Amino acid sequence: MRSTQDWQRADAAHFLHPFTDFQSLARKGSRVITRADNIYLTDSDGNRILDAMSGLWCVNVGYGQQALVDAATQQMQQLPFYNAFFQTATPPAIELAELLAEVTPPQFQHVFFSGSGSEGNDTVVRMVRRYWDILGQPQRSVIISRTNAYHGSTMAGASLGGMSGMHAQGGLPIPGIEHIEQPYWWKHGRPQGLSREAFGLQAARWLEERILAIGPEKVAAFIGEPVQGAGGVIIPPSTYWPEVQRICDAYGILLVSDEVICGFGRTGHWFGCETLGSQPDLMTFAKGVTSGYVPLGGVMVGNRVAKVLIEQGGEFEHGYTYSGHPVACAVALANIRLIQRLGLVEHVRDDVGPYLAEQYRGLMDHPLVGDAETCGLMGALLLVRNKATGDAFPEAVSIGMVCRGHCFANGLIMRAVGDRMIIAPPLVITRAQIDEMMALIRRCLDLTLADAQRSGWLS
Ligand code: PXG
Repeated sequence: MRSTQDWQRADAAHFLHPFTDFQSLARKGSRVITRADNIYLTDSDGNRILDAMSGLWCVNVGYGQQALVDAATQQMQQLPFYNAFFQTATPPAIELAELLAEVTPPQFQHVFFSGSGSEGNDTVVRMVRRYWDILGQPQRSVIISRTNAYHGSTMAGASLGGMSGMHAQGGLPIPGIEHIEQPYWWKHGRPQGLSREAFGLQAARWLEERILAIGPEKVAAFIGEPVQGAGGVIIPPSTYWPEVQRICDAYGILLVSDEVICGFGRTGHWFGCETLGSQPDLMTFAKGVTSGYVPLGGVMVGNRVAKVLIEQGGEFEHGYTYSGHPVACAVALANIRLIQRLGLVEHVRDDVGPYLAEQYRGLMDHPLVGDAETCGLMGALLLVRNKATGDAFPEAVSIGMVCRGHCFANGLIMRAVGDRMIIAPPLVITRAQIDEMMALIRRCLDLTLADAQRSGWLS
């Protein structure tokens, strides 16, 4: 086995990491993860780390599930690859399409496969525009999204996303994408003195205002994550999505739910739209469909769109080499069946989800925690400088990064998004493991508080 230093040297010399300042990482050296089991990672120095982020929001069934390994092995032996172009198909892709129709909401009977969530959202852009073309309304091409959304890193995915840093590089967004403000109560509702519920309605009506400003006859679709993930686990008020649904219906606009993070049990239902209350026309998925064991993504196509594409559309000129990859589909089948066999959706909804919510409410007594929220097994802590006023730390302090540093050093993977510390642990997590995770979170918050006191950052 190579030493950590040796790995880091080779990594810095050749490997350009995603979303990374290459030079500063090369100076610092990567953390090299070598194995994992259940919810624990091991790094190249032999440290054990509790992975409260499920890899990158994807390892829903946890690490080391033999059923997924066996499915991949058997499929690779039998048929490692065949494509789905030119009027062919493979059994795993057909069976996965059938099973997805079963576990998704009833309006979904069809799927288009991709290799990732980004590609799934590229498919969404082409598909919704194609839908309106076929219906003789090509001018309906604008897609409305939200600031701070994350929909991937391809040209269309990053354009749909609402990350200003991404738009600043590479000539984005592409034409015909507009953004409204996100439903973040702490930032936009609380300063106005609005209740969460009242703010949810206001935030949804920003959509209506934008539709009217653009002209409803030009708007093709609205896309959103049920809970914004990469943006910092922004959980919208319960009034938000039903009102968004009403508005989309009123103007005949397609509703797209990006379920890349929220899908496959994360929120306590199979899909986030079921928890948050919408009935989308299209759903993007990836990550949890295979629990990240192999790459796979796609778009669930609701009956409204499928009927038009199938009956009136002729050839849809779009597809990927790996659309319906047999090994990825075989792993997805094993993964979904395992979620069903272990009852993981119910486990989140009835047991560990409510338990995590209770633990998070308990964290509200910590001097640094201004807000603590969960939805299923997604959680966010907002770190504030002054609990009474809710004042934020100055940006230069990077309080989230300070806290994340303590997490790294104490065997816990918890992400920082600005001042929000976020988690999304594997769905197999037990109550005892949540207790272990909470003890680590408390320790890291205490260490962060000590830093803040020592450095005079508190007001
Ligand atoms: N939609 C959503 C909602 C996502 O979270 C994608 C699309 C794109 O999926 P692919 O498979 O193309 O990566 C994602 C991906 C983060 C982080 O920092 C989140 C994602 C990816 C990378 C980093 O939280 N989500």
